[in-house]
Amino acid sequence: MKKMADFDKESFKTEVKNNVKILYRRDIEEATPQMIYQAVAYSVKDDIIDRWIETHKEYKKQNAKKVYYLSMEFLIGRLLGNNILSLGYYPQIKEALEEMGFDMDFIEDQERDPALGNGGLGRLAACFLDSLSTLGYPAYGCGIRYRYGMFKQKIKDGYQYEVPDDWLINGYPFEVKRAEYAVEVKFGGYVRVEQKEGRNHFIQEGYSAIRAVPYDLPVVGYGNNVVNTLRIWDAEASQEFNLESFDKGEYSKAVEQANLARTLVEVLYPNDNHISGKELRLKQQYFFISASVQSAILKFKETNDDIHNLPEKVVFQLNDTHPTVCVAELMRILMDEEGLDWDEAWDITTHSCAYTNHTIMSEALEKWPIELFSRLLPRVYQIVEEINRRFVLKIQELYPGNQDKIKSMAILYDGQVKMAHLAIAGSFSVNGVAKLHTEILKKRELKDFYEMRPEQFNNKTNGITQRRFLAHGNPLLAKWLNENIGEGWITDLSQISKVKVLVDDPKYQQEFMNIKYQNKLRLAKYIKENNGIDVDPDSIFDVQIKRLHEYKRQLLNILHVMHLYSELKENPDMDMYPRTFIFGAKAAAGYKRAKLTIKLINAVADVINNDASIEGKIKVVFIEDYRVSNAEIIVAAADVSEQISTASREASGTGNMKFMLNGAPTLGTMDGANVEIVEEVGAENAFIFGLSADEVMKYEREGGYNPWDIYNSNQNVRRVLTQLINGMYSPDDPERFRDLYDALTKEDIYFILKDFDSYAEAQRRVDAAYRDTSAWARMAMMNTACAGKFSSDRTIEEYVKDIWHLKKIKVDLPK
Ligand code: 26Y
Repeated sequence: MKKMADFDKESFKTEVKNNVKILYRRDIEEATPQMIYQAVAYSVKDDIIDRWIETHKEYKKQNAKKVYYLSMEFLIGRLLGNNILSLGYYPQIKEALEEMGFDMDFIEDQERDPALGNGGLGRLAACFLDSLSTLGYPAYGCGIRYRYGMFKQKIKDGYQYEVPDDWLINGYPFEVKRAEYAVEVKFGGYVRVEQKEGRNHFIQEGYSAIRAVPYDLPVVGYGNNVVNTLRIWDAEASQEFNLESFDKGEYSKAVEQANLARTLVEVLYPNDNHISGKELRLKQQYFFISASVQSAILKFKETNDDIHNLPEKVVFQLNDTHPTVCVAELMRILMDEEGLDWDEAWDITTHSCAYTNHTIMSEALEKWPIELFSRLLPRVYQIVEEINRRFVLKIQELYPGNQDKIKSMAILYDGQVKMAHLAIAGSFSVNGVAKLHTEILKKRELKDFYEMRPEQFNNKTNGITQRRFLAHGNPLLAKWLNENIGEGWITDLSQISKVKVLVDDPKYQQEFMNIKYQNKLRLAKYIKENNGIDVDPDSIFDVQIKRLHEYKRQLLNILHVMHLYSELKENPDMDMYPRTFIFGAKAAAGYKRAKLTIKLINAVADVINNDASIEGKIKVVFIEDYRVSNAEIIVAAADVSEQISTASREASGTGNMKFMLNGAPTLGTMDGANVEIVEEVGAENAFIFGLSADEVMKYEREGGYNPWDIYNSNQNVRRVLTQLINGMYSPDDPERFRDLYDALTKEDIYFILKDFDSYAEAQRRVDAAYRDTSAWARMAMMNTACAGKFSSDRTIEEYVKDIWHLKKIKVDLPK
């Protein structure tokens, strides 16, 4: 066995050279940067493998309880740098590479972002895995090995174009194919009932079978030798069945299976918070759930012989409703394959499953037509029917004669399968992702369920991993922290509060702001290289990066930019601190209004950036292809964090936490986790504006408000609205932005006009505050100092204590 405890630079170099030879039949002098990256990654993997093996030996020895985090999305981002950091070799490998003539950042840049997720929900899953490993909790992430991840965004003529993300094109060095753990997943056909030994046996026949093949990715804990597994499933045609079909002359069946295998994991649906209702998506869901549950049970049986003890050893966490078919699939396996009766199986299932809700947006609540669901999953559907029948009986018992309760709570209703209801019925825990969000779930969205079983509901405020978003993404600040408060914050973020004693000291203020400045230079360079735009590092970097969605209100931001520009044009001597407005966002491919908003941002950028008369006081930059790897660079450089969703709509937000940690005050509404951010940092260290969630919800109950009242009474609003349709930003087609104008003036369901003045006023407060250099430095430092709560380590400890009940394990490396 390779010596694991310490790092030997010379043997590392030799190994890299060797890997280049083995992988590419080349000498290192002839290798491309991609080849070097791969060779380095394989060397690092070599170190990881031993820890990975030891970790799993330990799990087996202890017969440890594990959490299976079931998620359609894992937005893990690049692994090389992070893995090296976790192993504790970062400076050594950087040095070794330098001696070989390579730059570490450049080598890291060769890695494609594994973008197996859309946004917040997928990134949260990735942060959770990082924390689980670092805290030493036994865990599997279970997901899909999409052939194409989140599309790459190209901006041409101001419009978004989607380019397939062929992330596996060069091979992915960290994955390990585990063909020996493949399982079969069945779709379609019919169910035959057979009487045997006094009970019914349900047999699915005439189905299409797919081979689910796992690929494992290591999730390396920081400095503790623990390596958990992210298991992503690939689909292959089921060989045996193919032959059988060919024998019988069922060519079409065999071809059908091969096609299904090919299309099943082809691509991640790029919709965030909006259902597409496509059959293929339901197939994806069942595919990875059936495979994951089967493999969890096989693993359980390796060290346990009584299936009744499953809840003591296994917990399935459902990342939103996307994996909810887990409830019925587990029931199927327990009854049809393990031979349990309904009550036993239900008891086990409802003690093994827990559900997290990530959204209250009605368009994101998953519902499947019964026709589709039952055709695709005939046996699973029978089970859902029975779950529903029993659940409805229970409702009737509790609320005799109350049809409304059944209407609002039944799992099957109106010809649809309601996945959230199935998730709640089948889980012992239901949690929201921020205090406000959980309260809204209890009071409004899931009120009836809460009344029926209040003890089931709990809150788990989201968090982020400080290892990726500070230790890796902001090395200068990380170094400064290490020097001034020690390294404890890396695994215990509460220690970052030690920064508080430094916030009033001019020396530390200056150092802190100088680091911010260096990071702004790094971002300016990135923007120059990628957008060709010069930005002024002395201007305020005002950043909004997140998925493009109406409720997130990028439109409010750009309307305000248009307003500022008009003010400046009218009054060229206006005293304003130079500002760079930075946007980054992908729009779902079919989301027209979101795409038009991107065009508007770029159109406004075009006009403003090319107007020499304003002397560069405003710049607008839309960063192409926003993703995890450039997020690390952008967040570190931000002065202002735009978190401006319509109050009540953003379940939590996690970008807000990344900015806070990196010393950017929040300019935002009292929504999602912003509320808790303000609680931690103090209202004086944030810029809060707009309607409260209660106010928004009150308007909604009363049927909305009338945007024309604002149009008529507010000149500034009227001016920017008019600019949307008078060709100021679309001279070649003045009607281009008509749809945005209509959305704002007809209903304005996201209260953009309603919040406009309040937002503009908050922006003026930012402008004023930034001028006081020392006060601003203090505010920025306070944000970093008060970010301790928002580590995903804290979140995971709460999940463990209240829901998962796992035990920490220790992994020692053999000498
Ligand atoms: C049903 C399907 C189309 C769908 C696909 C993706 C529905 C929702 C989603 C993604 C939701 C999502 O990312 N939600 C976000 O989860 C974050 C982590 O909890 C929150 O911080 C964020 O507020 C929420 O919008």
